[in-house]
Amino acid sequence: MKLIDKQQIQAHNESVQRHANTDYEYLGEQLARRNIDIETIKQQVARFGVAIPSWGVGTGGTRFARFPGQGEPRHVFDKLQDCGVIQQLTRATPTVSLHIPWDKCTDWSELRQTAQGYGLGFDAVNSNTFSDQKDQSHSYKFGSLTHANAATRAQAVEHNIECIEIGKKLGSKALTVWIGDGSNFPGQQHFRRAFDRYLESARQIYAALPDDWRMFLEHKICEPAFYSTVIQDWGSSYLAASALGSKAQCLVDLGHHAPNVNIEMIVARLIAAGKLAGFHFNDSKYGDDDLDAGSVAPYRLFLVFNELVSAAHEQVPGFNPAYMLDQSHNVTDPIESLMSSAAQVQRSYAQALLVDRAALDAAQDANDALMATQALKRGFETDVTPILQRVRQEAGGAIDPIATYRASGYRQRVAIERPAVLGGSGGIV
Ligand code: PSV
Ligand code: MN
Repeated sequence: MKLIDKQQIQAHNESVQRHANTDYEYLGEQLARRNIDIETIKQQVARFGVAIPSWGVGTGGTRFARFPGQGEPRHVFDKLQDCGVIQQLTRATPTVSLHIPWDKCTDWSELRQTAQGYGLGFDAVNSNTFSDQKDQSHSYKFGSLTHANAATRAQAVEHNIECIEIGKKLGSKALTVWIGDGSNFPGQQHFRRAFDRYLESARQIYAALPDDWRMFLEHKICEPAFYSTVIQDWGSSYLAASALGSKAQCLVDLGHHAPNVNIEMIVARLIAAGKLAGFHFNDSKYGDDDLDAGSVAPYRLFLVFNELVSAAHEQVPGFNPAYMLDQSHNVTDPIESLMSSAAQVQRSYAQALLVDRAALDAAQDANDALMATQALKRGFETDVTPILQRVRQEAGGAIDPIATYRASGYRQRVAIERPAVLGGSGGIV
């Protein structure tokens, strides 16, 4: 149950303090010359948080193999402990997003209390009708919410309602629904009927949502169905969310698009329509390869945040996205990947806050493409590391989370406490 010793964090902070202070002062001077107050940016960044996916703290895998790491979490309480460490060091990840039934436990109030002890709350609950569970009556091999058989659909609806009930016990305020339903052969599935069945099922789930809850519909271009997917893009997601009602919105997982798709523009469209639920942040080179956020295309992540900061700046009505990570860690320590990804997301946010909005507007209105794009680049090219360090430190976290984590020996400690597991959740995400 133990996180990292506070004194260890303190000792590490002291060893890097002097350089961090110098860098912060220097950046403050640079920003002041651009009429930006570093303290204001710091305060905005300090209010930003991104949820950790419970399944992300386990080692992932591919369809070929999974190479387990040391001291992997055995159950949801171990997962919470790892999330507690991430929050303790980064202070940027105050919530956890659970996946049911992977995270099922016998005592939800104990889980809630344990989370509170780590300073954690719960973000959206994710349902799982993309794999069969032991003793389940109907298989999801050919779909779940859109299955041709009404009894299978009813079972999938029931599971989602159970997720809402669990979420209520934990203080969650949203249900994320991603289905793998689709087809592998042309002709296998009637496209329009499958979508109609999706709506019919989703309406029943929607009807069970508490008043202050939202339903996040997550689209994905393909996988596991590689010929067609029922909710394959933001268009289908938007149609469904509109048909359901105001509590249904579209969740953008950055990895769920074809290469080169302009995701920031999709984000802008959803904002304008009042239908942006939030994000699953990750990165990808091809399709859904769930690499660490900003590891391949940090500029794209920045451009997404540029849309978000612009919407907040203009106070677009109803704009309230949920921020979550959704990654699969196959070759790194998941705790390290999640800490660096959280910092990367924070970094993109801070960079977007530095964009001179008036200059950008003026350049756009004057059709000055070069100055417009330079206004963005200026934000992106600013190294905001000193701000992130200061935010973490002031909140009681680590100036350098990865170095502090490595020095703490946490992974070695839990490797002894937790016997190796070969199966578990956290396969392909
Ligand atoms: C599907 O690829 C996904 O992105 C959904 O969010 C799932 O809930 C998650 O990964 C875990 O499989
Ligand atoms: Mn996702």
